[in-house]
Amino acid sequence: MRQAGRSLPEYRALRGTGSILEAIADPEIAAEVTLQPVRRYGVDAAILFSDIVVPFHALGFGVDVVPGRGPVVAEPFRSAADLERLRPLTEDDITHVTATVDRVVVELGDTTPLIGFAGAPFTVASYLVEGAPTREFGVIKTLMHSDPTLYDALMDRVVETTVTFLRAQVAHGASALQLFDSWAGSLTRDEYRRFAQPATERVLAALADLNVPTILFGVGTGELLVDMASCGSSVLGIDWHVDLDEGRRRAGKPVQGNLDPARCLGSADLAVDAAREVLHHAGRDTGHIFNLGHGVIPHTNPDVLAAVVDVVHNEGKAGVR
Ligand code: 1CP
Repeated sequence: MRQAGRSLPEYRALRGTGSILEAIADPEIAAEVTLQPVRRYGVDAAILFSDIVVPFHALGFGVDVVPGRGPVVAEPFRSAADLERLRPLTEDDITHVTATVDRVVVELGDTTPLIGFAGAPFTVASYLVEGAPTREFGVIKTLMHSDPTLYDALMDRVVETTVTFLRAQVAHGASALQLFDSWAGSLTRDEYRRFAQPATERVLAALADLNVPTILFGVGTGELLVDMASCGSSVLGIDWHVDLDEGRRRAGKPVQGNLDPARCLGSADLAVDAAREVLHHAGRDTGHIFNLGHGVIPHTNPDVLAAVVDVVHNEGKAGVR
């Protein structure tokens, strides 16, 4: 359950008030934060405590994650000269992350898999180019249409770093990988096919020999599901905008999702009703991994999430438990 940790009092107590990047830089803290939601909820997999901008922070691009806001870049990517600031990532740059993975897999043992992750190239590039969270994506859309050659050169760098980052996580024991293309839904289908899909395909192709399951996820991607499904991931993540049965039809492969996180803001009974709706749409076929359709909303009551996990375990189609 993505960002399940951030609604927990034990997370806030451990993490303090600084940038999340400080907590991620400390393997002892990062490993503990990764394990907290697993202990509390008994979910079937852990997701690494990291962020999609971590590899770009590690190679010195000058990105910070501002509490309550998200990733902010001091000098955003704007011209060919900025390519120089995106040198190749090395394993030495990310020893804090691999040390966290080492600790987590020991603690989890053989029963609970660790999901490693990275941002998909378009979503990561949107932060590097825009410089801060955006609703319009005006700077990156202007770049892709006005200077596609520079845009492609940027994507080449992002692909290379993303592959290095993900392969290192598997080398240290992650047993599945998720690519978050959270903002792909801001693109038209033509734009997705030209400016996002090829780079995502290249990342997934470069992971194929690792033989770990991969999950490709985006928000507001109902119109893109068929194209995303052809990128080469094992599983497609879907948010809550598309009914699960229709999402499965479009994906044509296993799916993960799709409970609306906002349905977890009321009572436990209301959230359980919402979870049952997802299970109903999932039907009895295998190939659905229950999850939220996006991250946990920070002020979600942990007891409500615990009730959702319980109803899925008790009433969902078993299979892998
Ligand atoms: O449970 C966990 O802790 C999982 C770790 C995790 C993951 C999977 C974090 C820690 N970030 C992410 C991925 C991430 N980061 C995505 C993709 C998933 C998604 O769409 O939610 C994105 C888009 C980001 C960028 C980001 N980082 C934002 C979004 C800003 C925007 O554009 O709207 C924010 C707010 C952050 C900060 C962040 N990263 C992670 C946490 C727990 C937080 C928030 C709280 C904090 O600062 O402690």
